Amino acid sequence: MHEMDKKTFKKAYVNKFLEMHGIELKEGNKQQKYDSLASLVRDYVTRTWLKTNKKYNKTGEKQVYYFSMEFLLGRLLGDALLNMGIRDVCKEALADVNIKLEELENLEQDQALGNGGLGRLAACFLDSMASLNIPGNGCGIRYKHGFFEQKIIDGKQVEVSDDWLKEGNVWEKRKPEKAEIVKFGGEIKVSEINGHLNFTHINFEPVLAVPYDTPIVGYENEVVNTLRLWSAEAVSNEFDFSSFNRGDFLKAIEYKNSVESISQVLYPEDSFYEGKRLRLKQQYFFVSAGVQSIIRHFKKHGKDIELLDEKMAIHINDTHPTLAIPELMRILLDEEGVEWDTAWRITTNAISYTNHTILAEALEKWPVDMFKNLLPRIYMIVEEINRRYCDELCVKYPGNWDKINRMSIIGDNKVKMAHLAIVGSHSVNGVAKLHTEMLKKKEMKDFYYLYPNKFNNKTNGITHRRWLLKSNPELTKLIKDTIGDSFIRHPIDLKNFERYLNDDVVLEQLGKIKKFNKEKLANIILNNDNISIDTNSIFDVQVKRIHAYKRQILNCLRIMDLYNKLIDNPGFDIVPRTFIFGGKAAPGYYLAKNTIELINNIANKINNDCRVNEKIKVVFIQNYRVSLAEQIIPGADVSEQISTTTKEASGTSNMKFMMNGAVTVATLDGANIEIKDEVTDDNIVIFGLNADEVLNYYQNGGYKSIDIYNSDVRIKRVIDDLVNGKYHSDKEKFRSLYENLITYNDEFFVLQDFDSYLKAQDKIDTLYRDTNKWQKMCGVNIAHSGIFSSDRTIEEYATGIWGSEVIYKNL
Ligand code: 26Q
Repeated sequence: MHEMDKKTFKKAYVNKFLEMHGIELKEGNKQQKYDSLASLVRDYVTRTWLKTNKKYNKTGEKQVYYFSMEFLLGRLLGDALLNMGIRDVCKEALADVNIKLEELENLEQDQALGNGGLGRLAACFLDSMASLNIPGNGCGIRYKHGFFEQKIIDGKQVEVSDDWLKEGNVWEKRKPEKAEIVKFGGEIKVSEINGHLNFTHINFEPVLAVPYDTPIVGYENEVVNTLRLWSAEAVSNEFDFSSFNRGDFLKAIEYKNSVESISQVLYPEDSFYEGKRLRLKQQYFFVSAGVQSIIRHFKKHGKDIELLDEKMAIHINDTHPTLAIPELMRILLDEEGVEWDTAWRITTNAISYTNHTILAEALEKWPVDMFKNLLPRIYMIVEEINRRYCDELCVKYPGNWDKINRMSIIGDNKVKMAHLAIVGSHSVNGVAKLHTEMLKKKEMKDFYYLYPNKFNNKTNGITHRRWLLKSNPELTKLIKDTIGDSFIRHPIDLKNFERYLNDDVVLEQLGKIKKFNKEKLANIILNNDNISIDTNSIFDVQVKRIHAYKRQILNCLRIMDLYNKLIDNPGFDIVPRTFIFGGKAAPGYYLAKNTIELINNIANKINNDCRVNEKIKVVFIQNYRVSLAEQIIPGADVSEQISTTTKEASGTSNMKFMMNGAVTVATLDGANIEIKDEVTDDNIVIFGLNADEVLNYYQNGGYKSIDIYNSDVRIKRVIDDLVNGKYHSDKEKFRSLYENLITYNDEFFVLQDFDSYLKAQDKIDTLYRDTNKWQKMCGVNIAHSGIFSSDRTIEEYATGIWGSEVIYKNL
């Protein structure tokens, strides 16, 4: 938006307010002020949105559809203002009428339709696609209830349902005229007409999929793309589905409830698969609606269906949307009358797949009976895909039944979604170098030998617009003042900042900005969690989902050890530290919940012990979410990335922290490896087992946590402290954590890495004392973070997988 000035904006805003609320601005409350600001900005966005859609229709550019069960967008107002290029104008205009823009921005409910990394990645990708002029669409589910709100009560996590739509959502546009029907259950009638088999679906349960579109604003480039989320509704009575329910009142209500449950709630489990029928229903629901609407749109422009794969690409975010493969086949075969081989060519050319995890417990394998029963026609198609594919395997590996069985799509009475995704797509990628190598050499080895060309790496990224420009305006200003603003469009240019790191004035500025952000964070912690912290202490932060493999427990044990040391030796000299945790546990994940309770009890004990609480404090910030992350990350000195090596596919918060000038303490896992390669060993602190050592233990055994427990008095003491009542009046409280580490032999090598982790933390202490050196390290991290912009990642997807034309019209 070019023509906007302060005066125009102010006038428009005052008018909008009056029009919406029928009172004068000064009489309105904050919520009303937010509502009218958001509506006004939405109106501006809508104009560009229309233009973009017109342009796409005219040019017929290849469209990318990013299919994902999760989109973790967070708040949209600030982002939209920033990307429209009117955030400053808006801020000044509001200041004129005594309104603080940030205050209004903070009223917006997070759109939390995702669990964590995978969902946030999808959101960053949408932002980058729009900003790089790529015709990219999101496709997902409009959950009525997003990721739950977390309250901490008596140290325990309590889940409160997320009711994000209760005040309405100005960003979405319901499009009832674009609804699709999705069919569940029933039977398939096969008939032969003119030598052609016909498949008719009868007695199915119809579900109306209604799309809600949200604009995705590109950065100052006059592009607004679309995120389309589907909501499940009962089909109206006029819909003729033969004998279905007609006239039966109770059945009709049952039907309505059953339908509406589909888009009711986001499953709050990440990295853990449970064969829930409703989850499968969710998956087919949005995938079927999405594919149908893509084809309807394509045909509206009168194009030859056999050219479909030239005009669109579908990307599936993990295996969750894998049913896009048989669904596209179904439409091509049954509705468009395309022959199998052609349909298969179109489908595999169109589809590409990203794997986000190697945790065995996260692999989706659906029971055949459930699958068949819910999706009878789709099952037939999957069977046929499997039959043809197994025929090929038989030719390739004659007589090797073991291998063929292992690699099959259907086997052991399960449909293996990862296998279907690999076979039915032309590209399979991991999300960081190590992760991709492990897919190729271990997890998906057989498939890599079969299809070596399908496999490729796309290291994750984050949008620097939200995670630097918007979340850290002070740092952004310093960078602009030194190296200019080319880094905004070319984040790799952040490298130029390194030249300024010998300038003491710049380093001092960096220090001041960090201090400022720490003060803001300290205030938030005081307000939200009622704990006051020392902004001269090191802010040492671990925020992410609570999970055994991410090893929050390792962090806990070293704090417990440090506490012991400070008590034993009151003169023990350390730089004061504040240990900050945040993150949600899956509601059914006992160990993770127990970990949260442990952190809170350690906090309680330490923060109330006047012998140490000048030196250390522990905080668990409740309800970690995107909007909180934006406030926490700029205030962090130390970024904890301490997963058991090989377990974290990539990690993305690691990138956000470095971009905001934190120093990382990390294992050589996921993208930490690439971060280290960027900043060199001097500017990151690495510890712990490497990948080969971990894999060797898993393969050959030989790890005995009890031996470490018995040989290291520090470890013995902190482990015993878990069950001796020190941190809870109920001695048994943390028994499960203890058992895991000792009785069950510590699957994630916490005790093994303990000593080297402590040394890493000692190193941080030493480094931090040399202020100049420390600030330089922070600066190097910022300067080398450009490569982790999702713009780089998306460019790689666009050119390497989707075949989109990448055009930089705004160069
Ligand atoms: C599957 C089946 C049934 C119910 C839930 C699920 C499910 C839901 C969410 C499985 C996995 C997830 C989320 C996984 C995830 O967030 N993975 C993370 O993806 C990031 C982006 O690539 C990586 O950076 C992280 O390393 C990875 O853990």
